[in-house]
Amino acid sequence: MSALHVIGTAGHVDHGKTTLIEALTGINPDRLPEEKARGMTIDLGFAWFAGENAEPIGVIDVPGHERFIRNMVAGAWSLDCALLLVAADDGWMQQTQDHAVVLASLDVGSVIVVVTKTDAAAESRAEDIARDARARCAKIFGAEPPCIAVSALTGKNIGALKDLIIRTVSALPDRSDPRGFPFLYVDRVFTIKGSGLVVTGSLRGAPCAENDELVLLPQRESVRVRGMQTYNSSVSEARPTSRVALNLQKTRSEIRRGNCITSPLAPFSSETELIARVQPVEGLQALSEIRNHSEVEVALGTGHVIAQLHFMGDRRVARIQLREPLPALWGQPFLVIRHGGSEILGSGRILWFGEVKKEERRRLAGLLAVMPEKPHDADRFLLELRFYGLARKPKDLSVDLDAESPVVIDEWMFHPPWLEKLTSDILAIAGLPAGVSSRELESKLRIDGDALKSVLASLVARGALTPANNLFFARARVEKGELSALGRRLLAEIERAGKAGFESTRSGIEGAQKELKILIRLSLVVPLEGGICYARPVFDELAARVLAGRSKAERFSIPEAKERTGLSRKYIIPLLNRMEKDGLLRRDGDARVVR
Ligand SMILES: Nc1nc2c(ncn2[C@@H]2O[C@H](COP(=O)(O)OP(=O)(O)OP(=O)(O)O)[C@@H](O)[C@H]2O)c(=O)[nH]1
Ligand SMILES: [Mg+2]
Repeated sequence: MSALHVIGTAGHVDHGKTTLIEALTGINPDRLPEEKARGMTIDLGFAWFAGENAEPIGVIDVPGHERFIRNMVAGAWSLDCALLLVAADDGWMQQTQDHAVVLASLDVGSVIVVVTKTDAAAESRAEDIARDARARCAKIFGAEPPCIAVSALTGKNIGALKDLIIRTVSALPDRSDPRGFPFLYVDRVFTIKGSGLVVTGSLRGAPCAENDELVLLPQRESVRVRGMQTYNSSVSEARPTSRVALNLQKTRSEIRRGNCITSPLAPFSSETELIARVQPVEGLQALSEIRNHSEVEVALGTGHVIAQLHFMGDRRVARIQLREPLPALWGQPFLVIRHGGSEILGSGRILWFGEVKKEERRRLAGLLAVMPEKPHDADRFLLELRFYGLARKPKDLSVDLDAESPVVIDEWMFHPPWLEKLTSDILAIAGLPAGVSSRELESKLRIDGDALKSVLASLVARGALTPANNLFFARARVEKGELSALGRRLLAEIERAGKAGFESTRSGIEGAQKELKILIRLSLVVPLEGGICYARPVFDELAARVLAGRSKAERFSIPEAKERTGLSRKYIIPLLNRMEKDGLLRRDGDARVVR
């Protein structure tokens, strides 16, 4: 089934938006008594008309007065197409500019310029204004929009406008995703006697059906759709994008404009801290005037929240601390409005949810600054891969990974330098005589348990780790037969040296250093200071003797250790230092303490 559409108005105060909608649809969208009395739109209004195949096209009317800019933004988030009105007697004005910028910032790419009130101006003036409006739109939207001259008063071209709207929305790419999730930002909340609470909004994403179990954000409360209407008819299912009224079992105080209703599985976040790209908007340079750490308002979906803006790096990205959580999707655009004022300061796009440690912020800001202007899920995947070093393999691999060439292990992808460091850390820890459990590794290395499991399994498969009794040992059980002849000879000499140790510098065997390195890496030989080497079993036995019967935190002296091992001072100090390095002991003055 093809998608439905919702369009909306935009434009300067009194340029004829509400009147045009009434001429198009027969519905006067001004519903508040104050609006009717003052002849001025204050809040969002709604109407609809039958489009192609009698399918309804929803219409959202917005206020033009600058004081109500937040309401205008609340109407713009869901639009498939916007009618940007310019009165033929007035021309392009401040709010025409502001509204155009809002539409472009919120990714409403489809715009029709409607020059209206043509009955009130000379034809040549209307033509000049149309040309000017198209040129300005080309700058703001990147392409010249279609344009039509109408009069709501005389009815001139109203039918042609309707046709143009129908043609335009029919040609739009389908934004809905039947396998995706439904979502709407609440724009009205009211109660109806007998039915209870009703919320309205523009449904996007996927269809929504009666009895669907949804979630209300940011409250994270589950809600069930008891009944549903679209365009004044009760329906059991609604398709995106359409205006819907949902009957919910809630009270009025529990839900308000700005809340989001979606599937519990939808990837919405409701954070109070995020990082976003922020940029000045066309024709306004206000963002550059914002003092760092100052308060602004963030308008997103149908909501707006006071926020503190902390610029990062070269000011292309900012950390934003919101006074209240805002339900949002990654990559979602928003507007920055002057706190308590009506001036649009800039636009933004969410690139990161949640807090980031202070010492990590600079690195993250660098990665975020180079994200594409309109990032996709694939860009998010790459970002996480670069920042965390690992990321869960995406379901569909439409990501261009050539530049990263990540290492794939099971369900995970790893950034190669990061995996290398992780592997050497794991082998170092698992190289201790006591081995290590995966739980210990997980907390020491602060890595996702599932990803760690995959890495450990691959190390075991490669023979770098040996599992035993729920522990991992980096003592490679290398068959001695796999060593080179020289390696075997060297190992035999070291084993023969026993407690006396083998002094690598004095071996006199050519090529011994390289072989020794391999023996050490295979954990067959333990190097001590001063070039002394012990065969692993000898070292383990000496270490065991030092520790035998001692409990944690117990102190002992060097002479005691000497006596237990029978080692001279030349050997005992390097042995104890090695044990200290391996985390078995710590030093306390002349004494040693069991860890
Ligand atoms: N002559 C003439 N007047 C019009 C036309 N369309 C609207 N008007 C008049 O212009 C005034 C403002 O019209 P509205 O439709 O309320 O304008 P608006 O853009 O909705 O205003 P806000 O919602 O306050 O921003 C009203 O007095 C209308 O009667 C038109 O095509 N020709
Ligand atoms: Mg109006």
